[in-house]
Amino acid sequence: MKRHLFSLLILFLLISIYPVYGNNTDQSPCNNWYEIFVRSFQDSDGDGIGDLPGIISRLDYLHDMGYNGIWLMPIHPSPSYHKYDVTDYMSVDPEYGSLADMKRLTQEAHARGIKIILDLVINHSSVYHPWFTAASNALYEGKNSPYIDYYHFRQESGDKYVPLGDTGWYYEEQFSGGGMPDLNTDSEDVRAQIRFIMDFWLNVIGVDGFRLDAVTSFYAGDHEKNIEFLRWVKEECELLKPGAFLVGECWESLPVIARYYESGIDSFFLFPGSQAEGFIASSLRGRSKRAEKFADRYESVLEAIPDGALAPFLGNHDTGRALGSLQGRQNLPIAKFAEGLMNMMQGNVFTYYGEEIGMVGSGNDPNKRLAMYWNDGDMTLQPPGITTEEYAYPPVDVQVSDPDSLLNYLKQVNHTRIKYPMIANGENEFVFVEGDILLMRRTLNGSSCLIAMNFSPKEAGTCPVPENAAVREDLETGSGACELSGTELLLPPYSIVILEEKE
Ligand SMILES: [Ca+2]
Ligand SMILES: [Ca+2]
Repeated sequence: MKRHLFSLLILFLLISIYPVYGNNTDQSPCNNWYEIFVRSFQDSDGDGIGDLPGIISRLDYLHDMGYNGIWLMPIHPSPSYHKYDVTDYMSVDPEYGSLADMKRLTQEAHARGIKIILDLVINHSSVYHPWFTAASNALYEGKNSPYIDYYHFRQESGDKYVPLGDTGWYYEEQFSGGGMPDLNTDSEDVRAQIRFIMDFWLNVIGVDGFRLDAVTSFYAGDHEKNIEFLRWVKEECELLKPGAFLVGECWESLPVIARYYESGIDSFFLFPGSQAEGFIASSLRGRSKRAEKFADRYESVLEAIPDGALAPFLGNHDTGRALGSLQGRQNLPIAKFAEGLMNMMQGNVFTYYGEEIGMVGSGNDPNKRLAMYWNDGDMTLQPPGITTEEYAYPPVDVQVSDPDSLLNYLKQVNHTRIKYPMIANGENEFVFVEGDILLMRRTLNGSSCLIAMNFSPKEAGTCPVPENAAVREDLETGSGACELSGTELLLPPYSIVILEEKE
């Protein structure tokens, strides 16, 4: 009996330390993520508002395209169309569906090998969240309430502080004018709520992680405290569900983003690579030495972030859409090549819905969040406030059956990333960089592949390759196939070729 009790004690100890020591430090493999604005994606019930059952009906499409991760923009009840001001973190906005729909979406996604992460917006809540209502009611009545400490109330005005009616109180609001009071992330009660929220979505609903909104605003202007808070989020998350994936929105320069990796958060969006001024698009705009320019910038990224998984992207719901940044509206090859180039970077690549068909949109926010262009008859209503509604390239159903479409190019690219996991997860080595020609080797657990690229829009180029190299995948953008003769690989304009070195 004594021995039995002893074994139980050991077992108990093992179980209790498991979450801390049991998971290895190796990162889980990086994914091809697809960002969805639910409202604009796919409607299932005829009200014109995209919803969760609509996404379920498109999972086969996403799986076929080679996306194995989905980031859902906020799905919680909210008074706004974008839902970044949450009134209830524990449920689904009825416009989008129910908790049961969310659970089914997660299960159906997992059945196809697709992970799901939710937008976790915890810098602020909605001004209509019951926590804020309880706090402000108490202040109006001159009473006390435990919810007052959930926010930053004070009795003096100041930058980013908004008056609470005529109470003489002010509350912090970093995103001013949006009815989004900042939460007090130092409060033990708020942290308990955050833990409860994460536990529910990770373990009851079964999602695989979170995209963390506005991580530089938790303690505005104080990177050190933000990093410390993110470390707490990561540790809690790891205890709740070992291996859960976290990606943070740190809209900053490379050195600052690199610092945030100290928090242990898996990935941070690589803003310096995104949009028109990012190094992906800008290296393509040069007149010569484009590969050298890209390699130079990419090397500096890898030096700044030697250990964490990168999260490259070209555009998202807050930026102009990728096609505009690339000047790819009338130039399909540059759009293809830029997407291909981004996908040859290491880490978790994020594609914003509609990017795979070359959707456009810039200016005000709703313009960047247009209805997904499946075909003319099957679209959601447009978000309120759009000033333009145009689509530069044909809808999904047309592009699916066109072998030369952007969609089919990206499908090939995504599947290449899946087939050669060293592209996303391996160590990088620059083998040859000259002018517009770049050759990189990626090595993972002893297996490697070579990635050869020609950055020139018009000129074919020659890339020297090892004697034993064999072409495995030719991601050509419309100017013909590559040709390998001996140790010379002839690369047509804007082409990317994957090679393997035979034993
Ligand atoms: Ca609907
Ligand atoms: Ca804050």
